[in-house]
Amino acid sequence: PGRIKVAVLFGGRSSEHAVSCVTAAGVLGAIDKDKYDVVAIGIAKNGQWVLAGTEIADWSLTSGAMPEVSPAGRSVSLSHLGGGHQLVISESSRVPEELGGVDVVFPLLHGPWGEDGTIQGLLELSDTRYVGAGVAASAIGMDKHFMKVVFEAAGLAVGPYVAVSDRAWSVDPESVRAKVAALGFPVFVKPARGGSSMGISKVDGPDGLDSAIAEARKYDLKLVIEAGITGREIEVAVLEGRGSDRPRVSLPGEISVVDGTHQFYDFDAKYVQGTAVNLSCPAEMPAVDISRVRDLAAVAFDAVGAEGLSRVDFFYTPSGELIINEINTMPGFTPSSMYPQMWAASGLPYPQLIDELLQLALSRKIGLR
Ligand code: G1L
Repeated sequence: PGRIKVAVLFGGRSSEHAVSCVTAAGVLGAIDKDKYDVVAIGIAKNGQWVLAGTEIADWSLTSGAMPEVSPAGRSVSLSHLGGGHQLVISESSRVPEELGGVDVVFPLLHGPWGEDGTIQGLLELSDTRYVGAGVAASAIGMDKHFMKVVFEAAGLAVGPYVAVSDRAWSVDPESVRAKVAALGFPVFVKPARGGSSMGISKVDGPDGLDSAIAEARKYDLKLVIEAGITGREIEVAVLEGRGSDRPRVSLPGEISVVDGTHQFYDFDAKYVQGTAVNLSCPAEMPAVDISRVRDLAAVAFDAVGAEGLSRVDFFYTPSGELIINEINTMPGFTPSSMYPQMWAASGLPYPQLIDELLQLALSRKIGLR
């Protein structure tokens, strides 16, 4: 049998373009080249799709600057022109078959157009297998409001929150302010959708609310306003089970910010300041709570109908409550990100994790979910 053709899709038009490039470099560096024939497709910030050399593994990490896909490369498109319902990569100037069909896509894209289910939809339309969550789970995992609704229905403990639609804020801001005040301060104001931590602010009293709402609305007209929860941040890495096995859950991890200049681990802390964070895995907690949080993470994974992988984040309160914060169907995925690190600490190293994700995607039934 020939080698399996994998297309790694990365870059994209979102604010996390550079993060995606660094992630692609990590994945390209760890994929087994004897088993997989890898083609890297970068999406430039202007939306153009280009064929990238797999040596991106070198330039994007060593250049020092924030990596970026150059629109100057060979322009390509994905199309459904091939026989056998295969996604075909074609160079605009040449015959489509030249670059061949693709067996599986690794969609390393974040934010609107990539993480919200749209790329997944494109791949569904062309009967192409891909790593990770499907259309609905990707869209739910992208929406901080809908994911809470799903979690509540599954019996998970969700913190107090108010969802604010564009219409609610435009028509009756006073009632929104009243509902928020009823949560008690501080609150966190967040764009409902938006892959990164952009537009999020902590509000300590009623005076800061309107400006925080205005800021969040730059990213999404739907918002979620959450009561601040006192507790440790505990995360669990979930990996779909093989065949009809249950989802596999890692040991829980805990992040603590090492330098104290940031109020919370936001976009600036993560990517601009490069704030030092410490991951402890397993997190120090009683065995019963380790077992509880792992079970809850699997419940959350199944509740949104996730596939492949997800990172599930919880607050662990001083009284021992485990409140779900969010599920991320496209977690940070560089070799040093939380998700791969938690699996490494649980006995599954990065290259094996990538192989496992590709095998799960390849074994999926097409057109039947
Ligand atoms: F394809 C997977 F495995 F589902 C996948 C896709 C995307 C895993 C992780 C990610 N993550 C990212 O793309 C990102 C968080 C680096 C954003 Cl650019």
